[in-house]
Amino acid sequence: MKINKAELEIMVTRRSQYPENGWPEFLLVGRSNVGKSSFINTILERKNIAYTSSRPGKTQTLNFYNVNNSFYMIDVPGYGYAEVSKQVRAKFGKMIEEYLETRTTLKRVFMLIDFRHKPSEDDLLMYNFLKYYNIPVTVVATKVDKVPSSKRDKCQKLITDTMDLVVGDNLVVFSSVTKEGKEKIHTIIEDLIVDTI
Ligand SMILES: Nc1nc2c(ncn2[C@@H]2O[C@H](COP(=O)(O)OP(=O)(O)OP(=O)(O)O)[C@@H](O)[C@H]2O)c(=O)[nH]1
Ligand SMILES: [Mg+2]
Repeated sequence: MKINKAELEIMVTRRSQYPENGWPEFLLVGRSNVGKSSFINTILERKNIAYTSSRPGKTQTLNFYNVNNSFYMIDVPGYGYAEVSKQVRAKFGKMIEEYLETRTTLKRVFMLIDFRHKPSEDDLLMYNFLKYYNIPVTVVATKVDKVPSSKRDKCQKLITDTMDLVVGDNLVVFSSVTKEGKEKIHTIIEDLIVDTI
C-alpha cells in the first residue's frame, strides 16, 4: 500500500463529532504506553504525525487520521494506567465504548499488546468486550525488537495460550523500531478496504 496522504483530520470526544463520510475505519486499542501512537506513525510512514511519549496517558481523545482520502485510522487513549485519575479513566472508557457500540464503518480493531509480557487482565477484558460486540480483531504484539530471537517462540506461545483467539482473528508480531510487521498490517487494511474504493 502506498501512503500518499496522511493527516490528522479531527480529534473528538463524542459521537456527534465523528466524520460522516462513511469511509472504512480502523481503531487502535491497548494499554497506555504500549505503542499505539508509534504504531500509527509506522503504518502511516510519518515520523511524528501521532504524538508519542514515554509518559503514559499522552493520547486523550479519539484522533481520526485521514489516509489517502479513503480510510481512517483512529488513535485512542490507553487503558490500565493507574496514575490517570478514576474520573478521567471512566471518561476514556465511555468514549471508546460509545464508539465501539455504535460505529458501523468500523472494519477491524488493532489491539496492541506488549510482546514481552503475558496479556494483562485489562487486555483480556478488552478482548472479551470486542468479542461481545462481534468486532473482528488483529492482535498486534509490539516492541518485539526488545526480545532476543532465542525467546521469541516462548513469548509468542504465552500470548496465544493466554488469549485464545476466535476464528478470523489473528496475531501480528510488530515493532515500530525495526518496522517488522508493517507490510502485514498494510495487507490486512488493503484487503478490507478493497470493495469501498
Ligand atoms: N523499542 C520499542 N519502543 C517502542 C515501540 N513502540 C513504542 N515504543 C515506545 O514506547 C513508548 C510509548 O509509545 P506511544 O506510542 O506513545 O504509546 P501509546 O500506546 O500511544 O500511549 P498512550 O497514548 O499513553 O496510550 C514511547 O517511548 C515509544 O518510543 C516499539 O515497537 N519498540
Ligand atoms: Mg498514544
